[in-house]
Amino acid sequence: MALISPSRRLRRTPFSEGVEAAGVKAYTVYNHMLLPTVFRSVQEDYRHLKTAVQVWDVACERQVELRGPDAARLMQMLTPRDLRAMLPGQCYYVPIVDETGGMLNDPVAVKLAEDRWWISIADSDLLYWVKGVVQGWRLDVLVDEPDVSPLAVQGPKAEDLLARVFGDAVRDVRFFRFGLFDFQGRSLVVARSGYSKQGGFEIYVEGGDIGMPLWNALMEAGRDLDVWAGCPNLIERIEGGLLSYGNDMTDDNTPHECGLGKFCDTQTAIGCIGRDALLRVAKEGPVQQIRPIAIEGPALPPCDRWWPVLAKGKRVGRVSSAAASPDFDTNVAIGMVRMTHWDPGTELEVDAGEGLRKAVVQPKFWI
Ligand code: THG
Repeated sequence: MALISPSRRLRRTPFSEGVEAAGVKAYTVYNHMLLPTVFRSVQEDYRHLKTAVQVWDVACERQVELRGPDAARLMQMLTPRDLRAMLPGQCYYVPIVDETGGMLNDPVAVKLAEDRWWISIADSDLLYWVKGVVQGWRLDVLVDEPDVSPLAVQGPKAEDLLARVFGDAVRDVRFFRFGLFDFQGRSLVVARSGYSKQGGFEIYVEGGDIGMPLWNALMEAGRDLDVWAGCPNLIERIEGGLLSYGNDMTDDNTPHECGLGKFCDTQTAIGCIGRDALLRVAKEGPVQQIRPIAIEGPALPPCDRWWPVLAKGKRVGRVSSAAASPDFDTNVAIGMVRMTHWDPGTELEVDAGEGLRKAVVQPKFWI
């Protein structure tokens, strides 16, 4: 593909200088912002992520901040996950649905206080939906996108690296919890979370001015841990079944179709805007669902359009993400498959644009 023209609409991040100095080879666009996708090669980045530690510029995971007396009520209006037991200091992965039960986003909700939340969004303009809800219901809450940019530290050595920069207390932060940690006199949210299955943390960098100082501090402290600049890795995230909004699902899909039923408590999520619609569809159950699919043959090209999934020549689904996996010696893929063909072991064909490939529905994701 040709190069993308830089402009102010394609936002840089507080870490872009470090990303460029590290030799980024490719970007995508996410929430109108640069998101690195390759440093050395997707395969080299993958192996390193699984053995060492990487620092990721994921500033494109923008925050929608809710502030005010109606913040908690608003958050529950947005999601079918029951938030009543959620305490300040916790993060929840939350499907966000519209009035039809269609997925608008699949962010991480960060509860800073009863009246202050961050919604760490995937790639859709959720801010406008949230502002519309606030106006339509005349809620007493301020909604905006603050100057907060996540920096992820991922990989088996992530905890050792973070302990060097923030102190040993970060080791006590549990999965999907956060603590406040000092960097250069500023108090930052540091959560144990991130878009990989290798373990790690996300630092919510509040104030773009400390972006490069923090980036540099992590790179220097991690020199002997073999720290690299990295990014969400296509192969690893497919192996781990981490979904990508806009690729693997859209607003045409319910959370149940996406396999996110375990993050829905539709009966008790009182106030959720999509509740009635989801109660209706959940009663029948979904007729198509996300599945891990192994696609045979040589390494596939990037999946930049939905690839038809066929059985006896008839379309029974689509593949939305695929990559050749070094560890599992097959093309790993994420697809949406109709009920009649979604059982593990079902043999299918995938039209990846260059002839049909044999494919098999897997019992579970690879990691
Ligand atoms: N971290 C933060 N913001 C984000 C992402 C992130 N915004 C965009 C995008 N990623 C949102 N999508 C996801 C998808 C999966 C997960 C998090 C955000 C995730 N899932 C775990 C899993 O499936 O194993 C755990 C879910 C759980 O058990 O609660 O982490 O990565 N800040």
